Amino acid sequence: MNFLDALYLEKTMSGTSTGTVWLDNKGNKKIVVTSPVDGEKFAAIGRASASDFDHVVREAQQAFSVWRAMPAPKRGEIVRQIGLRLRDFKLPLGTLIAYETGKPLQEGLGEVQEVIDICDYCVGQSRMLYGMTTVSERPEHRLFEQYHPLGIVAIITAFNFPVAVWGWNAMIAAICGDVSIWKPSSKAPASAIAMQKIVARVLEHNNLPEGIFSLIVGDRNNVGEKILDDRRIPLVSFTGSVASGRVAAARVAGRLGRTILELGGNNGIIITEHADLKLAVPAVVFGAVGTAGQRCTTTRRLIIHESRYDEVKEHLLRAYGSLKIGNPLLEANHMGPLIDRNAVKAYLKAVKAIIRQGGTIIFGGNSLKGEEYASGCYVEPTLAEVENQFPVVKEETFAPILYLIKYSGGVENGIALHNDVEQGLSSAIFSTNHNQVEGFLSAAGSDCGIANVNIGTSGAEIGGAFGGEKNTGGGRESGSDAWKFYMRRQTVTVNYGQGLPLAQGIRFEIEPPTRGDKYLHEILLKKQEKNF
Ligand code: UN1
Repeated sequence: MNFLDALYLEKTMSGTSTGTVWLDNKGNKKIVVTSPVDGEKFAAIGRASASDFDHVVREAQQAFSVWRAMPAPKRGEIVRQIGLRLRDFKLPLGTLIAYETGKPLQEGLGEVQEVIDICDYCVGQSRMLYGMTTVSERPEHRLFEQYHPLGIVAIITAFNFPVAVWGWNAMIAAICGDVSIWKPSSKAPASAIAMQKIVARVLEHNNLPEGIFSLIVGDRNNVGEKILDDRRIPLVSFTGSVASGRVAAARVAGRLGRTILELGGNNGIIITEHADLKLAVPAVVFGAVGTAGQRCTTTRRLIIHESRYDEVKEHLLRAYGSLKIGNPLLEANHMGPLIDRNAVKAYLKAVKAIIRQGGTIIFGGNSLKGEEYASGCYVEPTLAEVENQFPVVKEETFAPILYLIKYSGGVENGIALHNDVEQGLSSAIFSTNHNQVEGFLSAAGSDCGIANVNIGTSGAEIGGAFGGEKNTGGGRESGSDAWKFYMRRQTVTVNYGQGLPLAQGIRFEIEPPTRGDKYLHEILLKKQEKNF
């Protein structure tokens, strides 16, 4: 396949790199990468051993002392070059992402664009790693904050965004002066290897040492758990399920390390009686079937005012009827396969649970058979009428199942249903009524990290902070001031006077006061007299 050659991928590859150097682990137990598009086993990747892991961490530690000393805008320059390189490889890399994960080519290209965007963003941000300055309560003192590089950042990513999530962690970490170790999902390691090779060219071109951007493909024992327990890694950025995130958070907290968690969502859209359905319907369909329902931001629940319920249902049935499911590399298809056969099993299990718990499947509900679907990973996009309190609705099933839920009365009732799940990533309201919109955005409104108005729940831009509340884990990545979490914060007080006044007016004298101290001492006494 041309795109594999264009990305310099081989049939059998090492999965561990410290930058430009690949560890010779092709002989290790392999991960066989199977495309859900056509079932082809297109790559075999050596899994890292425990000693590979140790080697990668040691190289990263050494690189940190070099990288953190480089001025941040110079680090930004390296990130700029990565962005430029990526532009050259956008088509083959986007194609590989689509082939490896099953997402439509348009979305694969969009994912590469997301990394390019974050590179551009980081170039600017590299000149803005600013701290605040404030006033000291003491005379002749200066009080300010500064941010320093933190160290090694481990980035554990999921299959659904096999390069973008790395991008918005690793590029931010890089300008902050951190070095990163990336553990991609074992379900999508080829895209990660292709990305690493693109980065390697930039590292090589700039004569940079090994260990700034490392990649390590491996299993839970040799890599995943080691990352969680390794004190040399001060920050672990984890994207994945709530269950795994809970384990990761506890393990890293056990050694008082930091985590950034981006876990599951159960994203809802409220359609009020004032919704403009010309906007709402396409947004809902893209939100629910984009990436075959496997985005953290996928629209899973539609909370519709009873006055619009039948109309919305009719529009959706018509739209779903026109969706084309098939090879996602072909432009005509809207939705490709799920990531693997296990995902199909989880989808079918959810469909059964919907029916058992009293819901009605009004569209889809089946896996697809036939020559085009021979990989066994294709399912029908599905619409189900349910109640919000069904246990199945409270879970995040990573599949294109959209729940239709009716509400009556004011928008506050829709918001109450919306918030009545354990996850809190993304949310949206469709309404042209100002009061409803502001109510949704108020403190009593959506409880999610992302709240959208008249656009869907997925497709966040990189400029905002990305992440969510409750079981989504509370982490923030990508834009805004998310960079601060990748640095260590230092509060600095500088005394440029002759005396040593203490804060809070505390008196502590161990020697006869000097002239300057005496003067300050008098001021302090006066202040105390006034009960200041
Ligand atoms: C994810 O699914 O983990 O907002 C990330 C979006 C994308 C990122 C999704 N920008 O849908």
